[in-house]
Parts: sequence; C-alpha cells; structure tokens
Amino acid sequence: MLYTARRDRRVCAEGGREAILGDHVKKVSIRQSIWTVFAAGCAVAAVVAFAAAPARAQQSCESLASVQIPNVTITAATSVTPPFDLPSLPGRYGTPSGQKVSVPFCRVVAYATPTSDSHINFEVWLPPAEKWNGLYLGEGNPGFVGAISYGGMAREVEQGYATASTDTGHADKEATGALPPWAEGHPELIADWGYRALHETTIAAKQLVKAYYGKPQKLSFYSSCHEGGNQALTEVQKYPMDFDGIAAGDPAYDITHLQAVSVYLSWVALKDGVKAPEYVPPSKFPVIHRAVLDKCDALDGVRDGIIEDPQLCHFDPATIQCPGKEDGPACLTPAQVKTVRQVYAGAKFADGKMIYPGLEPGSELDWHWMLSGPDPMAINKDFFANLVIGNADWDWHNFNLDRDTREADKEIGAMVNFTDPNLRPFEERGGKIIMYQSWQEAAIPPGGLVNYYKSVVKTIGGLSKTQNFARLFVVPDAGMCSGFSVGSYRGAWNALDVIEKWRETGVAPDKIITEHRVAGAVDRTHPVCPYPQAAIYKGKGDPYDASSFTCGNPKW
Ligand SMILES: [Ca+2]
Repeated sequence: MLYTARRDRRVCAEGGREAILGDHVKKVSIRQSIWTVFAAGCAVAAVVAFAAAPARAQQSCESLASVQIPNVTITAATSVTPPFDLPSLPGRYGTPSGQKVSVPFCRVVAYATPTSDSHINFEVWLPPAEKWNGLYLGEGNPGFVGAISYGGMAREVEQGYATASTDTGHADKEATGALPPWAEGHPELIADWGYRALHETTIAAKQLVKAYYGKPQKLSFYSSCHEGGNQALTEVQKYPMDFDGIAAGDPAYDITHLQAVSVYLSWVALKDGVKAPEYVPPSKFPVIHRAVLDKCDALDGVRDGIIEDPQLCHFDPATIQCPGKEDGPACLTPAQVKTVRQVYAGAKFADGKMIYPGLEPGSELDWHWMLSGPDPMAINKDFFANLVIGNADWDWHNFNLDRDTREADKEIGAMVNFTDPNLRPFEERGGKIIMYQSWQEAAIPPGGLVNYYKSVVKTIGGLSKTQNFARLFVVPDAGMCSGFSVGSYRGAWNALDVIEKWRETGVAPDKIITEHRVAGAVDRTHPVCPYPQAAIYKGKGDPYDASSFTCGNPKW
C-alpha cells in the first residue's frame, strides 16, 4: 500500500531534529514522485525529566562575546526577540525562507580556526535560563553541505535545548549536496568536514553554555541521520567525552567505501546507458519486490509485507527470469538478472575482500536512488570527482572499483573513515548509544553498519557486554532515518526520545515501537528488536499490532 504522506507541522520533537534531512528527502522524493512522511512520535516526545530548579543566567547574552575560547573568534552575541527569521539558504538541503523562531534566545555567532587553513563557522543558540531544559543537543549535517542547520536549531531552542550547529568548515552558497571544489588543495578542510568541525563546535558550545547559565549542561545529546549519523559514529570513536547519549541513524559509515559501492552499483546498471541490456527499468522494481516478498515475507511467521531480517532471505532473481530471449514487464532478462544479483552482492576488491555490502532484499521500491539513471547520484559521483580524482569533469563511466577505491582510501581515508570498533572509552564515561538503520534503506546499504556493530561486539567481548551501552536497531520496512519514511508501512519513531530515556533512566530499550499514522491517528504498530534479535509473530493476533510479536533470535 502506497500512501500519500504529509509533513507533520505540529510541534514535534523528532520532526524538528531532523528537519534538514526531512527537507532533503522531501525535495528529492518529489522528483521521484514519492512523498515523505514526517509523523514522529509526538505523543511520546515530552520526556525530558530534568527536575532541577530553573537555572539563572550568570551572564548577559551580550557579554558572551568576550568569552575567551582557544582558536575561536566570537563575532556576535545577541539577545533575539521573536519572531526571528531564520537565515535562508537555497538548495536541496537548505533552509527555505520564511521560517521563524517563536521563542527568545541568545544567539552566538562564531568561527573556529584549529588550523591556519580552517574557518569553521558555527552558531550556539541558548534559551533563556528559565526556559532551558538543562540539556545540550548538538545538531547534525546532511551530506557534504557547508551550511549551519538553522531549521533544526530553531526547533531545538523552541523545545528548550541549548544547541549548536556548524557549517562543517566550508560555506556553500547553495545547499545542494553536490561537492563544489572547496576541497581541492585543502586537506585541512576535508579533515574539518570529516571529523573536526563538529568537535570544535561542541567544545566551544559547552563553554558558552557554562558561561551563560553559570553551570554546565546536565547531559549532552546528539541525534542525527545519514552524514549526521556518520558524525555520530565519528564522535563516539574519536571524541567519546563530547556526548553522554548518541543516536546514530542510517550512518554514512566508512565513507570512502560507501561512496565506492554507491558509484559501483550505479555503474553496473548505467554504464552503457538506459537502453542497454543490463539496465533495469524502474517499472520493474515493484516486480522484483513482489517476488522477494513472495519468497521471504512469511519466513517470520506472517505475511504482512514486512521481512524482519532480510539477511536471512535468500532470493535469486533468476526465479523471475523471462522465458527464452523474451523481455516483458513482469520478468527480467538474463542481463537484468545479472545486474540485480550484483546490486544485492555489493562491492568487492579484486582480491575478493568486501568493500561494502549491497542493498538488501526488500529495498527494491527505493532503488531509484542509485539505479534509475541516467547518471549516479551527484553526491556519489562528485565525491570521487572532487575529493579523490581531483577533476570536477571526471567521467564516471571510467570508474574502476578496485583502483579508485584504493585511491580514495589512500588520499582521504584517514580524514573521513572512522571504523574503530573500540568504544570502551565511551562506555567508561557512562555513554549510551543507539545505532539504527532501515533494512530498506537504498541510499546507504545497511550491511555496513551491521558489520560495524558486529566488530564492536567482538571487541567489547560479547553481545551482552556491548548491549549494556551500545545497541543496534535495524528497522524492517522503514525508508530511512527515524522520523520520516517512504513506501508501504514505514512506521515512524523517535530516536532522540529513545536515547534520552536510556541515558537518563539507565533502563535500556528492549524494543522500539514504530507507529504508522493516517490523518494523525495510529493505524499500525510494529516492534523493532535489538540486533541480532528480530520480531517474531506469535502465531495469532493482529499482525498490524506490535503486541502480536515477540523479540527473539530468528531461526528462519
Ligand atoms: Ca512478514
């Protein structure tokens, strides 16, 4: 069932937190004639149990301009009276004009220069002391965009969080997600984007919080998705003291390899054009999806359109190969069968070592991201063109998986790939992290995060020790991220709510309930279990009700 979703305009925690990504998905999806849903779990969002007496500002907002922070220049500190017009930035990931902030806050504008080539713009927004919930919440960034996430900041400050956002060290005139030539000849700017900007922003923001309120935040959180999710995994590895609780969503993990598999899957399908035998027209994506469901939907005990663990689904596209040499709308030619097999198989080096897993069975309805053509997604193509090859006019048809992936690792891997499974320093500081991904995510293959989590479990010394502070939730039949989705069921949930509760109460999330809404009313719920568990149907009861499932280790 496809449904037309709408942007939920009510004040709603998660919707605000991922506003930038929401804009991104919405705009791109319009091109694909699919709308996004942004129906976050508003009813469960008001959870911050910060019961301390209201803090009193110890400094005026304006006096923050004289706070001394190493390598940081504060250019303005201004008391803002609502309504405040958000600075607008055109482009796919930008901040549309006309958005306003409805509450007063202290706006600090600054930049950091950790290296002589750096210029990391950031802003820190602080609610009045009596409105502050006592928490600091960092904002994430989408893609390679050089822009402060004003939309997200607005909603954070309206909900009482102290918040900050950075442009990641370069400023785009338009937030398009494509890569302008800012990086060429500026390795420090790549490092700023790769790991430094968010950290520099966070440590400066915390000093401003302490100066303004006269005390530090009670807890600091970070919740973001896609590149923001990658920033989360980077922080937990490299700067474990920055945040007490982290939600890392659909992370663009191991990014040189992620970009390699992305260009590769597009190259497989598109290298000879959209009329070539190996091209799979988007009209056949639902055909493949139907065949996958026929094969694997019932493995978990119920045909409900959801495949609980697609890695246990062994679907061979040859089962829907057209007879003889015919082609037809409801079957695949032999060349198309080969393409589909490669999409599932992912990318490997010439020596057979895995670069990045492919897309999962069940993700087919969203394959337009990489496979519809006529070119790879700009964000993938431009990564190699600008950051690796060093030629903005690079012809992606010449992509060589083994050679160009190795070149990417050599050129920039150390600055942008963070794959260290040792999260003990984060655990020892009392940190909690949920990692999450959608099995049906078709822009970032979820197998990368699953493999990373397995490596964390191995390093920490087993699943139970790891689950004390780090849990992975792989959401079946969700589009991407936690607050919005596309496709059939695609239930929504609130990632920040989950991590806040865990960190504040110490009670680990044993499962997450996703909700699907129609006209604001919940019509379906479904549980998501901590990996490697999956939801197993009890054998009776409404399959559209989460209570009809238990969490267990799948045996199918
Ligand atoms: Ca099922």
